[in-house]
Amino acid sequence: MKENLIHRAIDVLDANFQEGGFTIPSKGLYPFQWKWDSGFIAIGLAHYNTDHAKKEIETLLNAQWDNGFIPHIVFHTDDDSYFPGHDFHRSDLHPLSSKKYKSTGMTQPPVTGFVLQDMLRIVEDKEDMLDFIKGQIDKVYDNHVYFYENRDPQNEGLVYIYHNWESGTDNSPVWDDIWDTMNPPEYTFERKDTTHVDASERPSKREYDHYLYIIDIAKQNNYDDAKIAELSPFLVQDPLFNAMLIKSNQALIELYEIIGGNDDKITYLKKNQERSIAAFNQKLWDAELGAYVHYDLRNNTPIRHVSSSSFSPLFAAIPSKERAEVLVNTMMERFGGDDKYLCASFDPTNDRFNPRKYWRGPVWINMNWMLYRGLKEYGYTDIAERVKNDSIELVERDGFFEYFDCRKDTGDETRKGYGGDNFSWSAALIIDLLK
Ligand code: 2M8
Repeated sequence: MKENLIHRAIDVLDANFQEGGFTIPSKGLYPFQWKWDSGFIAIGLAHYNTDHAKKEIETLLNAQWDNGFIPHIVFHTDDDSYFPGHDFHRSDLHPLSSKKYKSTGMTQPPVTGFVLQDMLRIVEDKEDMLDFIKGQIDKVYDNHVYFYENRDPQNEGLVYIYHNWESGTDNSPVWDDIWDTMNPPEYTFERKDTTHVDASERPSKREYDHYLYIIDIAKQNNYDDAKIAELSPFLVQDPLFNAMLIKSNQALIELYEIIGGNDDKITYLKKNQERSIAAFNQKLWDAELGAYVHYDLRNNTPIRHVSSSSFSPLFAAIPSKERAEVLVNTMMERFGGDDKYLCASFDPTNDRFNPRKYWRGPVWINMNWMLYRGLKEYGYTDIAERVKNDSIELVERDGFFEYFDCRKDTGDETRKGYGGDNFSWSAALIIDLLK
């Protein structure tokens, strides 16, 4: 059974691997290379095809801009089955953008640092992988410098995101409070996602108006970070995004220590690591909710909702033992009932929870993978095992879908997963969980 699932996962990944040396997240729905998808995918690939794993990361990093920025989508082809494409995003507006690759002008959670470390953990030929890492690591370092120098206008140790697509958790109910502060124009455009996936499982047209409007403001300012910090109606310190940066930062420190030399870089990373963790615990912890929350930097207010992003700091060793205990209790009380699979992407006790709609409730395998690792690290072995087994059960029963219903009883015998099918990171991370 286990071997069979691994074989099926490998088939998914192989079918999604493209000639250009990267893996699409899901055929039809997502036909290009996505930043954080590529990272998770490389972890799966490292278990059975080291060349593809290396290629995945190399291809992504080739699209890096001269200021260290790594875009969220690299448009390797002219495929028009996705909206908005490169002609809407116009990365060429930024003076330091890649001249070779068309991309978006926004980024995604910085997973690449810890991915390199995981690739080293997984492969047998450590020396060969270390050689590869030596050739790539400075690009990831430059990316972290980019974040610290350009995405932290008040020099707090926490970086901002300026778009919900940068968070990776696109239509999370967390953003609803921000949409309430905006009134974008009604755009005329042709959605492509809803031709691939049932519209009830995707964001609404009005939500897309908000998404496009924020990009328009960034474009009017040629994707200039300082201008975006000043003008974007969406400016958020996201616990998931910052936890990924902290996790990757730690990985870079440890990898540079193995490589040797690079003392100046290690010093820089350590300095930022310390102040980031301190700021994270100070600013993003909500004692009343017993969870980490997002902070709306534009409107100067915490966004007081619990989501799966609230638990991601466990993966980055951010909470103290005591705080981790409070956090895990919150998770089990709100998300962990016997009638549910762990872990819903949004608080099931909240009115905004929707078990079928994308990031508004369903279970995501990448979030579960991080949660599993974090829980294990803090000694919550039983809960970690439950997260792992729930993930495997869902994929085994429903297929390698993009997201899954967290309710054990949906009242629907013909249930399946939601969103895109043959979804790459679901396959990649199941391989890692099963190995
Ligand atoms: C989803 O986001 C894209 C935009 O980036 C979309 O809806 O078109 C998100 O789940 C995101 O986290 C993910 O990286 C991407 C590709 O799988 O799809």
